[in-house]
Amino acid sequence: MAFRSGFVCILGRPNAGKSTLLNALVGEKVSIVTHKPQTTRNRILGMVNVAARKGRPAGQIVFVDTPGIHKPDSSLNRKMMQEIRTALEGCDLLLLLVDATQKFGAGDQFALNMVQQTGLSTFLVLNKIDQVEKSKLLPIIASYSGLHKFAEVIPISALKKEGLDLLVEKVIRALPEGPRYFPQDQLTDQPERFLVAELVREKILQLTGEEVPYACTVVVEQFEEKSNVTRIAATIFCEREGQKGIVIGKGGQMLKKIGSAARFEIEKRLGTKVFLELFVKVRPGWRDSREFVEGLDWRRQLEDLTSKERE
Ligand SMILES: Nc1nc2c(ncn2[C@@H]2O[C@H](COP(=O)(O)OP(=O)(O)OP(=O)(O)O)[C@@H](O)[C@H]2O)c(=O)[nH]1
Ligand SMILES: [Mg+2]
Repeated sequence: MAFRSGFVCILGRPNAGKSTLLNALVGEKVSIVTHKPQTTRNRILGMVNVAARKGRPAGQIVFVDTPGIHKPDSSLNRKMMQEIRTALEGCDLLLLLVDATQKFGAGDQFALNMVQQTGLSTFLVLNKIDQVEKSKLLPIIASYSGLHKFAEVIPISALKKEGLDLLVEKVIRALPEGPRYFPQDQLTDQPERFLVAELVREKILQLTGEEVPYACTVVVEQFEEKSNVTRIAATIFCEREGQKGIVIGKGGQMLKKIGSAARFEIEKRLGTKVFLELFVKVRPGWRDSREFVEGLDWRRQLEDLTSKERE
């Protein structure tokens, strides 16, 4: 049987569990997860290699995690929606991921409209079924099925890793014949340097409240891998002095907490000891500065770093 491959975009409203699903499929944490909506800001690829089995073709699925679909109100949010549109370009199949604990509402209609505009074959994937009685799934399936013809409807729990084998099986069968796009041992396209920035941001999202985590972004300024230690320096940008005060905390307690929680995860990921230095700066209104927001894109930062190295 011929080798199958393709790009499969995971779309859905904020907090539906897209990044949890990507990590569960890949088997490694490549995308950050929090209980807060609008965690993911850039598209991230996660590769899954599938071996041939009982009539199932072998192949490579490139899943694309995306920011949650929402109505944008700042340059940052517009950039997030742009990331979704870019992810949709050249995509072979869509997974519309829906939080099955929530009733169908206006936000779901907005997401569904976006899916319909692509004209792409789409699976409806109902997530968080560990939290839902089976009878409650039917009305959700009915509201979606009345509005769109989905190629498949698959209930899963990304958290408990239930239904994922069936999902992978259905996806690989739906993909066209094609080449292996990435080496077999490559799990993601996002280099570790940028995952580190994301892990620091994840801790800010988990440890601070209200508007503060949304007003923060993280840029890695130094990333030096020595034989048994990685030296990392990163800057946390926030929008106001008050937010900076909260991120630093009394006597620097909060920043210390963020730093050690992030360091724990980074060490796990890199497999080395990590020396992590964090700085906090105020950049008023950065979320509304198109230029600043564009500069935060890790793909852009990677290009800049590579061209600096060449000079
Ligand atoms: N009970 C349960 N919780 C889940 C499941 N999948 C994800 N979650 C939780 O849902 C929350 C959001 O998960 P994420 O993976 O960050 O969601 P997302 O869709 O990537 O969110 P954004 O990046 O903000 O768009 C986290 O608290 C997850 O632990 C699931 O199958 N069951
Ligand atoms: Mg996410």
